[in-house]
Amino acid sequence: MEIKKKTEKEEVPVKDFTTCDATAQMITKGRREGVETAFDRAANMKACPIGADSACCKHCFMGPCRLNSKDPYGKVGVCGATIDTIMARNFARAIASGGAAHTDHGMGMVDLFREVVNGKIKDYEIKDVQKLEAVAQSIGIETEGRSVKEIATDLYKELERTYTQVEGEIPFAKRVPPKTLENWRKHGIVPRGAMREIMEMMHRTHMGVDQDYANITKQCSRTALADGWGGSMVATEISDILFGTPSPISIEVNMGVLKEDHVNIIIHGHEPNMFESMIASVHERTLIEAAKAAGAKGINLAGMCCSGAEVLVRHGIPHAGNFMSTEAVLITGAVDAMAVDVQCIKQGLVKVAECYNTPLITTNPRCRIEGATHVEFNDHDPKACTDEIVIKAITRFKNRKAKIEIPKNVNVGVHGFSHEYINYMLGGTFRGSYTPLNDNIINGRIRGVAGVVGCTNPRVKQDWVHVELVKELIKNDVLVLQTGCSQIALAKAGLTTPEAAHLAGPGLKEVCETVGMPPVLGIGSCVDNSRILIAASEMVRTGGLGDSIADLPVAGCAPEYMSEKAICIGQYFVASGVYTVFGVTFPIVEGTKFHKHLFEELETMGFGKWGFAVDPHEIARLMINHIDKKRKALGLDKGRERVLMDMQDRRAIDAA
Ligand code: CUV
Ligand code: SF4
Repeated sequence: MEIKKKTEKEEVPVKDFTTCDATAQMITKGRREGVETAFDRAANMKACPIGADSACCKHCFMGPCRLNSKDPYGKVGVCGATIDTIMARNFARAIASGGAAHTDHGMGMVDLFREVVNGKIKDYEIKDVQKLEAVAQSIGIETEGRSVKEIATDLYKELERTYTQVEGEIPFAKRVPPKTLENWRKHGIVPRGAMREIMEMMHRTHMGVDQDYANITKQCSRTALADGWGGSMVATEISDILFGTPSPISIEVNMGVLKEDHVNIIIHGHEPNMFESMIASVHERTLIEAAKAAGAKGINLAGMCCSGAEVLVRHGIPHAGNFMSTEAVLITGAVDAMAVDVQCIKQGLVKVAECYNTPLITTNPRCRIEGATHVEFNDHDPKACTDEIVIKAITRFKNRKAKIEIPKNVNVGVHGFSHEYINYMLGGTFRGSYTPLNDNIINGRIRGVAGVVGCTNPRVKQDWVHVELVKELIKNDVLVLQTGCSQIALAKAGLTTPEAAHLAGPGLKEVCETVGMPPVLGIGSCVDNSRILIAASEMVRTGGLGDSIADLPVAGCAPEYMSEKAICIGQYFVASGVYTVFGVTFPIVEGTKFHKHLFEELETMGFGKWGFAVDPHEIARLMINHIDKKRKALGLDKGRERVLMDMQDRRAIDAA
């Protein structure tokens, strides 16, 4: 009986799950050893079709109400809510949740900054004074002749408003290109503090409040902008000030960074402070000696997901893989501890870790997981936690029982292109500016710029959509900026090296070869998507490409997204003026008014708009068409000379 049952259920071939060879090798090992991952669970659990279309509501207990996405206007909820109201409210709550994740993280960074500035925390310090001054100046804080402490104190007071301010505009609204900001003001969506916006969003989506999809969308934009130009941007800036602004560095990526003869520790999550402390702990002489006494050659630290993506560039720490590889990496049997903080940490890790006798350690009071070990991290005494994690890892190394198999895959890439570095790289030390980038866009060598970001998702073949899409974009002379798990997919495919320029179209290839840069620029974690907003603002300010972000020949995409944070990021890019395409699935019924609002009407209101496609080549086509449309509107489709036109020239062309 039992045998029959086993053969009855056909297993999905591993090659359908992922194009990451290391992950595939580990899923296969896991299958041999009876270990299940999210890939198997996704294959065995069909997504609920009503939920996938967002055609259900459980915002009150007269429901839950299910509408029919085949006949969206045939029925309403018990309260009378229409399909547009229901979908808009669900969308809005995803934005509130995603924005809360980023802004709560950002507020944590601001809390840390305050304690460092007032001297209560001594394990961290202000590492990048130049950045401190630049950020302060960008919001009008006087820096001339003042001490670091004075500037930092003012900056703290100012940036805290990003979260708490109850009226007026958040501080970084000052960085928004004037015409973009003017449009936000016109539509009443310049954000106040994130707490206020998220609270209002939750209120408005309560039963019986906002029941006008267009009005809900306004608050979606305002809440999302409080993240993009608020909580996330502050998180990035403060992290740079405290831990250093990234500049390009060659790093190793993929599961082959694990070392069989070392104590291996993986950090997975989102907050740089725990990771920074862990770096200090693994360099502790006594702990290295303890590891050696246990028979190891040393301690090997690697990051995963966004923690990894953010820290790899500051310290050259290797990266073991993206979101869909976190269970797989445990199957190597070589991980002696996995320490996590917040966000994107699958509960399924507990069971896999258990199978391989790997301690899974939660560190943040916000994120405990049943069955995991909790060692709380405290900014006032960070080493207490991270030293203990190292000790636990050494103990596990000594008692290794699991069969170890480490995939040999290691890829080397160059990452860490902060907005500051892009400025420097293209312009040189003495004339650091975006002029050369704009210049190359205007002369057509670079067709446009794309941000390709976001998660991996077991509903699509891991990494495949990211890699195919980016290849297609660079082949068409589109320069690609990357964050998060997407960046790691491309690094594993070898596209973050200067040598990858040979895959680019002739114009982009020439630029890459001249500057010595890859055609795909990794710039950090999802929180660092704010760096893309700054880069876009600089492009507008530099001139020749229109006077708002919506005028730029740029597009964004999250082709394998899975998190609510991604929806929030998408909405802040759209509200900032960027055409943003999502893959996998889109939680809205096609042919409805709300769909039309997001996918068409927002653009006519001076914003960007949403797009959706599953196939990477179709996504590329949508993005390139949009870039070409913007080039045409700027008069750049007529084979311009290699000159930087000023606004007047351009208007003359437009008028012609
Ligand atoms: Ni914050 S949100 S899976 S780790 S990018 Fe990776 Fe990135 Fe998505 Fe999560
Ligand atoms: Fe149903 Fe309306 Fe209640 Fe939603 S708010 S569950 S649509 S009755």
